[in-house]
This record gives sequence, C-alpha cells and structure tokens, in this order.
Amino acid sequence: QVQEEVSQDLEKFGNRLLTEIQPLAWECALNPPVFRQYDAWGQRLDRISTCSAWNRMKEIAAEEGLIAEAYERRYSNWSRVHQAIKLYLFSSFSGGFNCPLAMTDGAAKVIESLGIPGSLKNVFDHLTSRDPRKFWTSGQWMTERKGGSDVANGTETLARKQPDGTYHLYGFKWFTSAADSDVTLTLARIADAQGRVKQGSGGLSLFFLKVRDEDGKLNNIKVQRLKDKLGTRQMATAELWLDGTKATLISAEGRGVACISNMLNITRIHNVIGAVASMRRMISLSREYALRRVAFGKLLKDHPLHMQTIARMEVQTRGAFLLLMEIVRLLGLAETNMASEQDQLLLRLLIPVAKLYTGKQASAVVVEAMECFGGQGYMEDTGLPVIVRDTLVLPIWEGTTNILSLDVLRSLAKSRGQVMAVFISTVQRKLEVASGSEKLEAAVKLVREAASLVQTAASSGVAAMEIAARDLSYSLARIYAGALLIEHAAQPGSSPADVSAAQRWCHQELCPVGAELRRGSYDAEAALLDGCLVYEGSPGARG
Ligand code: UCC
Repeated sequence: QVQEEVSQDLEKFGNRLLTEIQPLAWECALNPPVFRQYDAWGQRLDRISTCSAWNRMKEIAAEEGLIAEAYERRYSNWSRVHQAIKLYLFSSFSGGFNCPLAMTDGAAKVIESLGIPGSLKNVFDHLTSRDPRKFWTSGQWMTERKGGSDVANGTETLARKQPDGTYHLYGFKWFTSAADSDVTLTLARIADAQGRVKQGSGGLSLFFLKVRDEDGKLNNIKVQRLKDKLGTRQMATAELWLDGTKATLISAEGRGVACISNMLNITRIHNVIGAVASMRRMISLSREYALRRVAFGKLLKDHPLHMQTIARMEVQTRGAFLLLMEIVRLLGLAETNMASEQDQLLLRLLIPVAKLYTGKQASAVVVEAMECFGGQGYMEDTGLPVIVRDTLVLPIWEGTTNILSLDVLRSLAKSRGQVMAVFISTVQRKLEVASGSEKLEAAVKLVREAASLVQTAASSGVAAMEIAARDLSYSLARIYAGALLIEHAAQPGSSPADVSAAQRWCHQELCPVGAELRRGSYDAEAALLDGCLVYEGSPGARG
C-alpha cells in the first residue's frame, strides 16, 4: 500500500519536474545571485538578490514536502526512503536548490535529536512546513579561514554570553552556502568573563541564529563578498562577518562537533543523493543521444564500444543507487525506533563510506558521459557543463575524500571493531540470498573473498592506519555495493541487466586495501617514498 501511494506521488512529481521545474532550473543557471554591497548613496546594503525561479524552487520544495515528508513519517520507516527518492528525482532539476534543502534537513535533524526543545519548536515547524509562506531554509556555517576540514582547530568565532542568556557571535565565516537562508546553525567558542576560550574540539559549541530580524535587517552580519565558484553558481555562497550576531546556544557547552554531526550525517546523505542523481541524469541523456546520433553510418547505440562505455557507467550508477537506498532504509528504521544496535552501527559506517565513494564515482561518470556528446558536451547552451560543474563539488564539500576516510576509521575505532563484524555478517547474509544461483556464483565468490580479505586486513591493524584509510573505505564501498547488487539480482523477477550489473561490479578490484597491504604500500618506507615521489627528492629530503 505504501509503495502504491508513493508511486502515485512520484509519478505526479515526475510530471511536474518535466513541465514546471526543469525550465526553472535553467533559469537559475542563467541568473545566478547578485550581490550589492552599497546603495547609490554609499549606505551599506549587503543585499544578495536571487532570481524568481530560485524563489519559486523554495515554494515548490515546501509544496512537495521535500523536507516535511521525512519528519511527518506518515509512512513510518519508509518515509525517509520516500523523501530520498523524491530528492533524487529533484536533485539534477533543482537548479542548485538541493543544497539549501540538504542543510535544512540537517538542521531539522539536529533540532529533532535535541528533543525539539520549546525554544526551537517554532523553528522546527518552519523548517518542516509544507506551507510555502511558512517554509524556512537553513544554512550550515562551519568553515572558517583556518579550517574547512580541521574544524576543531580552525574555528575562531567567539560567543559572548549576554545577560538574557543569549549570545553574541564575533567572527568570520569563509564559506557559507545558500547565504540567502532564513536561519543557520554555526559553531563558536564561548568566551569566559576574562575573554578566554578553550581551544580544540572541546571548546566548540553549537548555536542557532536567525539571519535577519522581523524587518528583514541582517542580524549584525556583514557580507564581504560572494564566492566565485567553479560550479553551483546558482546558489549564493558568501563570506560573512559576524559582528555581535544574536544567537542561541543549542548544544551542551563544548559538544558542538558531536551535535552538528547529526547535521553532517544528513547533508552527507544528500551528497550521495546528488551524486547518484547526476550520474543517472547524464546516463539518461547519453542513452537518449545514442538513439539519435549517427556516426560512421550507424546510430551510436549500434557501436559496441560506445555501448560498453555507457554500460560501465550504468554499473557504477546502479551500485551507488543501491548504497543510497540501503542508507536511507537504515535511517528510516533508526528514526522510527526500529533499528537494532547493529543497524545503527552500520548506518554510522556507511554514511561516510557512501559519501566519499559516490562523490568520486559521480565526478568520473559525468565527465565520461559528457564525452558521449563529443564537442557538444562541452558547449554551455546544451546545459551539460552545468551538470558537470555542479557534480565536481561532491567530493569536496561536506568533507573531502580523505577526511571522510578518516571518519570511517573514527567509526571503526569508536565501536571497537564491532561495526566491522556487523559489516561482514550483513554482507554474508545478503550473499546467502543468491545461494543456488548459478549465474551469480562467481560474483558471490568474489565478494566473499574480498570480505574475508578486508576483515583480515582490518584485524591486522589497517583500520587504525591513517595511510590505509582511503583504500579501506573504497574496499568497504565496493564490497557492500557488490553484496547489494547480488542481493538485488537474486530477487525473483530480476532482469538479465540486474545480473549483468552484479557480475560486472564484482569483477573489479573489490578489496584494494588487501592488495596494497600485500604490496607493502603502508610501510613506513613506502610513506617516505610517497613524499620522495611527490617532491622528487631522496627519502627524508622533503620540504
Ligand atoms: O558547510 C559546508 C557546505 C554546505 C553545503 C552542503 C550541501 C550538501 C548538499 C549536497 C546536495 C547535492 S561544507 C562544511 C563541510 N565541513 C565538514 O564536513 C567538516 C569536515 N571535517 C570533519 O568532518 C571532521 O571529521 C570533524 C570536524 C567532524 C572532526 O572534528 P573533531 O572535533 O576533531 O572530531 P572528534 O573529536 O573525533 O569528534 C568529536 C565528537 C565525537 O563524539 P564523542 O565526543 O561523543 O566521542 C565524535 O564521535 O563528534 C563525534 N563525531 C561524529 N559522530 C564526529 N563526526 C561524527 C559523525 N560523522 N557522526 C557521528
């Protein structure tokens, strides 16, 4: 029944995407935000103007319940899956509006995980509203000049307590995405009466603030400039000075990072949605083009080499899509108190794994797909470069590949190896579904071997080695996606394409960490040689 209702909603939304939303996305691409710092008389304005299509996207997001769906939970644990699929459809047609939605979802999640305190009830209602007149979006102001990745040491913003218990913030935020948002969450260090602050992660607290007051005046915020970005140009990213900005402390003092990680985990899932969506969109366009374009006397679709190229992208995209669906399935269970402790551990591990892996996949796939159009793929007025540019940010924001790899190690360490055991047993359970399937036998064997290899590697100390973090994360992503593709292909009614996708996925190197470990790539000497290769010196002569 849920599937039936959801399908109807998706079909309706799909039509709306094609008729109404797609042209708006193009308008957003053609009319990026404009910043005006001063008026004609030299008065400070700091006005960021967005185009009408962007503003309309906000209304549509509310009407379609793109955030609300996840919090109303009318389909219980399936609500997250419903929301994720809607966002997946929306993402590559959103004209960049998927970014503020990611952060809005993250802010709602933080407030919900705090138990929706009375002081934030109204805010939560705005963030999760279906009423376009009421709907608010949120920012996530984390990045300062000294640290986008190293937030713990890079955050300089100070919070001074006021007699009424609120705080005034003073500092400079270097990247603030969707700077036109209504509210934001941000980190700062609380200064004591003498102005002293605690350094490091333990000195950071999380604050909520409204960007403007009731009259639309900025909350003691000065906009220095808009960022000149490679992509996501439809969306205003700004440098902001906070100069006495009124804010409310919402985490326990010194627990800012732990508290905002609820937001990060949601925005990272949105990143995965964006990655899979852009791969799917580019493949759909390439497939369509191959049905029309004639070269060397026949349609592109009749050139086996061209079909092989698209098929390889298709395999990547299917693996990524199943990873995404698995994560939102687990998230839905966690949010409706149906997740076991194992499910929760797995979710914690799979979020960074999927974010880092799909970000890289998407960057490669969209560039490959652009090539399927020859020179036309490089032309601005085809719209293809916009998709490519907007995709290239996915491995960077919300934590780069290496930072996310370290987060994978963090989640392994925190569970003291328990999550690895859960990972392996879940993979094995998924493979059991395919037992007896002749077509999938070889694929099952490859995933089993890789799972055993990654387990051995992890218990030999690799899971604590920074230098192995990326290879380990890639191994986890490939093994888990392999198991998902096999499980899917083993379902009754699966297609030959499902089987082929599982087989092809599993024939890549599934456990690079095992191979590199055997090769000695993580030894101290190898690390020295890495430096030597980069700087062309002799070992030890770096710098
Ligand atoms: O803002 C940005 C752009 C916004 C645009 C977003 C749009 C996305 C939309 C996509 C649509 C297509 S970009 C800003 C991005 N910045 C980051 O992502 C930060 C990257 N750096 C990290 O993630 C680091 O790993 C840090 C900052 C989290 C590391 O900080 P610490 O303080 O060194 O970390 P600790 O000490 O290890 O962790 C402090 C606490 C621990 O909890 P306790 O104290 O209870 O043990 C950790 O377990 O925080 C917990 N923690 C987490 N918990 C840290 N990370 C996580 C996590 N991911 N999940 C759960």
